[in-house]
Amino acid sequence: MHFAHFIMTTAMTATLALGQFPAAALSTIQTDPVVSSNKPDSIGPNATCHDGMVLLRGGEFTMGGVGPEARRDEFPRHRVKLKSFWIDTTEVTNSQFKQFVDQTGYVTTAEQPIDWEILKQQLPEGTPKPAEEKLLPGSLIFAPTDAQSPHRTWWQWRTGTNWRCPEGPGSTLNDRWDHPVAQVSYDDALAFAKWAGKRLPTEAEWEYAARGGLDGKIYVWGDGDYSAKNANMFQGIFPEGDTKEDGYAGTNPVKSFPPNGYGLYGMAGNVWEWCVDFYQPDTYAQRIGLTPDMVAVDPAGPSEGKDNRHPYCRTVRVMRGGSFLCHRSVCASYRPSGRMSSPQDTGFPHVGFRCVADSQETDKLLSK
Ligand SMILES: [Ca+2]
Repeated sequence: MHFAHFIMTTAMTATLALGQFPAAALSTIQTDPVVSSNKPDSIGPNATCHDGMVLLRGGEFTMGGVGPEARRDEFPRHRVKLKSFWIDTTEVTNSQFKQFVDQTGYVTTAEQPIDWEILKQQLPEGTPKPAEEKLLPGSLIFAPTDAQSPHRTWWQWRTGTNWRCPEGPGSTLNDRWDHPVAQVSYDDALAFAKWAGKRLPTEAEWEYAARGGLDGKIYVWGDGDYSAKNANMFQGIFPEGDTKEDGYAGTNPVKSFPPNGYGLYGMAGNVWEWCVDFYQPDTYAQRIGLTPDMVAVDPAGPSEGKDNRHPYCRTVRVMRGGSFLCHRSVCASYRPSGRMSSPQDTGFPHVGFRCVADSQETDKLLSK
């Protein structure tokens, strides 16, 4: 449960504990380009409409960490082959999520009371039940004091926080309808995707899309260093002093920064994006085993999640792309290979999603 996450977490940003590993050799494998794009800025509920998506032709690429900021869980690098698929050009916006909620009456995880019977399964045995007021609907907000305070204190549980008021009661979505929806759990993202006739990406699909054809590069824009013109990250002294050099201290409208080579916006920064895979730190080692030359075809994640950062939770899912809270000093996960995890029922102000859709017709055509 999200409250369990609050209790147990050592912070999303405590990832350097995983260590840094040298880059593997750069790949020379070429990826295939975008097949076509479609009309932007609308969605088709329960339809096969692909407005606002691009179709990526299936192909091979090298998945995994590049450069000195890559972490242990991004290795070993390995080749992956994917079918063709459609992918949203942007993160799902507040406006789009509102359409979903208005049409379905869907109630997000953060808007529901916390079920203690479920929560206690994700806590050490014998953990006493919190006071009833602690089990009211709510979510986590980022409220750091200074860098010296423990990471876990940077996140505060705030009753009444949800996608409509992502920084807590009193915050609004005014002027932010074209920003990514946030404070949505994996379950919420999945419900939206089903309603839209889509699904959530595998992390292999997400990384393939994020690379935009720049295989073997550190960033979605190539090997050049991060600049505030590239994407919405955190500039200044982390965690309390974002200088907003990129123009934003929180989320940004989804098309504010340049798209990648496949015409996809926000594949670095703005908000993290849920993927369908369960997270395990050694997923790639399990995948390729003792045959490092093999090509993994449409790889799926493991059958359950496993992450020492969430030791009592088996439903940790992968998130990709980094967010406006990424700062090089603590979390360089705005790289396309960067991996992060979160319990699937946890929402954050810097976590959203985008959807994908199958395209079997394309593969049939390409095979002719
Ligand atoms: Ca993003």
